[in-house]
Amino acid sequence: MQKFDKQAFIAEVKDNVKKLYRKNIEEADKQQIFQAVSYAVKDTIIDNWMMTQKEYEKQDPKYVYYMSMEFLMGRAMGNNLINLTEYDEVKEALDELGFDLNVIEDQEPDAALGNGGLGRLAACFLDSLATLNYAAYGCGIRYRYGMFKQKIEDGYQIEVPDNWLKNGNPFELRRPEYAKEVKFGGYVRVEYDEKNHRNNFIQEGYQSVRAVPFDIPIVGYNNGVVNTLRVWDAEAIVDFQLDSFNKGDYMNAVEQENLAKNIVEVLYPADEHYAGKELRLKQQYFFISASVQAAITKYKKKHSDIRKFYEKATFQLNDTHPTVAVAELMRILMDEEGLGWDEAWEVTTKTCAYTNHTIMAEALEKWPIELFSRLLPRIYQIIEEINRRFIEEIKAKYPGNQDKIRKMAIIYDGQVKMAHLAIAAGYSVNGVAVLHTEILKKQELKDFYEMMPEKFNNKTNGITQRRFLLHGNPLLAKWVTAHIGDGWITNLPEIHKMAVYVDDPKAQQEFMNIKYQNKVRLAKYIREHNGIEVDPRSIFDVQVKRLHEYKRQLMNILHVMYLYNQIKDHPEMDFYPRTFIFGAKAAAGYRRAKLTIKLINSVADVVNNDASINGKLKVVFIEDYRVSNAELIFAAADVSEQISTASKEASGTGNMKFMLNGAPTLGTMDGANVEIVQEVGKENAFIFGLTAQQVIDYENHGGYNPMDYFNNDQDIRRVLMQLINGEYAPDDTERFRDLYNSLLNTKSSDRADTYFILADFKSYAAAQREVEKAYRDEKGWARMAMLNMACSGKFTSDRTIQEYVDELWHLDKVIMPEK
Ligand code: 26Y
Repeated sequence: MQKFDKQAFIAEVKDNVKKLYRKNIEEADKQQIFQAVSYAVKDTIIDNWMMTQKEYEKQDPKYVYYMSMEFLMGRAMGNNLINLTEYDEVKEALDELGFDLNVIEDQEPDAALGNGGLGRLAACFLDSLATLNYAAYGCGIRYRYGMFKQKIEDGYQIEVPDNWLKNGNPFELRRPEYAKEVKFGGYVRVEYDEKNHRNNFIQEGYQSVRAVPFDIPIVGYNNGVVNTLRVWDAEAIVDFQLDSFNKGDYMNAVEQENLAKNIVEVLYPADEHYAGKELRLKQQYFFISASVQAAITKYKKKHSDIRKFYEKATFQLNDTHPTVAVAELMRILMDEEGLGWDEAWEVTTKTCAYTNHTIMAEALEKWPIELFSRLLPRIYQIIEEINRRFIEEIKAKYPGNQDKIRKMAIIYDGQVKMAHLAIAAGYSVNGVAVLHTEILKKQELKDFYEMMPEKFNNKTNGITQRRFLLHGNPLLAKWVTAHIGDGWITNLPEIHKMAVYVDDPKAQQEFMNIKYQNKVRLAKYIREHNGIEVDPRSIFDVQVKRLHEYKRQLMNILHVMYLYNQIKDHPEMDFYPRTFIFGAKAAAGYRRAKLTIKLINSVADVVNNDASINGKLKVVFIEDYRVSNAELIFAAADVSEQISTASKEASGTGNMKFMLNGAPTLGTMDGANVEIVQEVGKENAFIFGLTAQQVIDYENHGGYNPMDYFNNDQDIRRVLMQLINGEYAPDDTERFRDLYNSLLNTKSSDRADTYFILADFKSYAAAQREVEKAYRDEKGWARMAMLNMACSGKFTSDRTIQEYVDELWHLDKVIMPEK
């Protein structure tokens, strides 16, 4: 790669400021500097991007199309500089111009085209694919508004639209020449084709939109590779011209304009809660149809035999959201490419693969037939036929077993079940952690597993160490590199070489000192953004993730209430100062989750303002938790709270980011926590609570009664009573009644305390005492924290991607020419 030329870079930034804003650099504001720097960075990227695509043309590798409704990319500029290995150089150049790169980075809005885990995983995968020299496209939607911005007012969450494109996105490239038409509605006319002796299916009376791709570069680490995240924008096909009136299709023009505008308007911010909204199905078909069409076009440029499409392309479906790809591929292969059903089916089943990310029943997508067939008439026909044949297969395998059909059919009870479609039509079904995959096989997808065990496999999630250590924690990254070299950046297991230092007093001190500096950095952020003063010498105990009952933020804050009671009762008690840090967005309509945020803030108000406890306890709710501030938070964490009800968290990926940054896990044996403990050893984590099997047994056979805990444990009783006696809501004692009810009152849900908070409470409290005890032993803690970092090698997304490649995708590594 070309060497960085500082003076040329400075000149280009100055020139960009002039061209973009008609200003000299001294007159430009920070946002303008950000734009000017980004365009300069993009210039470097563009050359690599063109070169990469040229190599792909030449070498003709197999592509993976990672189909996803969500890509939670975060900020691009800093990450691009990191992967270009020009971060430090640009920092210097900006210093020379009198700007702080960190401050300039803060000008960039997060690209928050995702909710949480699933979307961020997609982003990490793109980073790894590019870094490992694999040809890949991310395929998604260019939402005008991403994940909402969270404001906290009077302790309550307020959702504010995320107008992330308002200053433009310097990294994206509009590619109108690759636009595709996507059709909705109308009806299907069947016409006999005399010449080819087959039926033709022609969609008529439809509305359509033009899908226009925007390409975003995905820079590989130090390898010259630049892949593409292709997000689709929608435009009206009929120009909204005044003379439409005269043509008599004025209303039609308006409708198409609206259809286009609405489709890409906003990301659905309710993760793991399916609502069956028509617009969401439109979004799904919109980006999938465009992406599949584009993949076919690309293939046909070089290849003539469409029957071998799967040799050059594979579609990985990120949960069920893009599953309509199965039927869209069938449609194109049959209706446009002229294949027969069996030929098309063979191609489709060799192309598509499905990843499951959740076992929560309320996240399963099923569409009413009425809606589905009205919006996508031809696609529905195809799914009906897939279903018919699939049921034949079930019948052949399980003669006379109506129950199997009821449980496995793709269309049943008036609904189209997207997971069933994905499983029936894909060559692979994978879970995202060992435990999760086992639960899929034995519980959730048992019948499918029994019928086609060969499709099932596990791919434990991973994260990119380039964003979450190299960029997010530069002090620790430099320190690690100084000890073991920089091999870990592209080969994370090498970080295990740090294990030899865990008993070295000097290294321990240096490590703890870096952690301290990161805590100071976060404390500053908290002061500036929340107005709360926290002590960086206290234990930073962190739970950051989406707000969900199964993730049990409620248990965490109830425990804080319990600690506060203890400290008040026993002021003399020796208590190591603790800062409980929360960050979480609640879906806008998820009332109980929003009430939990209010509770956290209410407890914070009381605890943080009680001078009598001498600052021993602090509670902070970080507003607007997102990728960019997550990078600061992971780096500063002492304790990683991963406390989901066992069996509910498919994997978790935040757990891995904490571990990489040297924060031991306080958690249940759930998701990837199980594998984290396996890597680092039980003695270097704080594990508590029911096991997944125990939870599943309760769920299957009953026998759990939270009232027993309420009656028999006065600490629990006291904390619960404080939810309804006005302790944290003096102005409205009823405010938290619903939280109280959720734990004790059967009427509020099928079973009170659905997520076993009371069952796990005391063992959680005990584990928390262990944390305190361990933290008091400075050397012991440093050792444990360093071991966590040293044993995090497995959890790089590079490993995950390599497993996908070796076992499922079989991609070719692309060799980049030396420059
Ligand atoms: C159907 C729709 C409402 C929906 C939208 C988003 C359903 C689910 C989601 C998002 C799910 C999600 O983020 N799942 C998480 O995926 C991570 C990556 O695999 C896992 O680590 C995490 O445990 C899981 O909750």
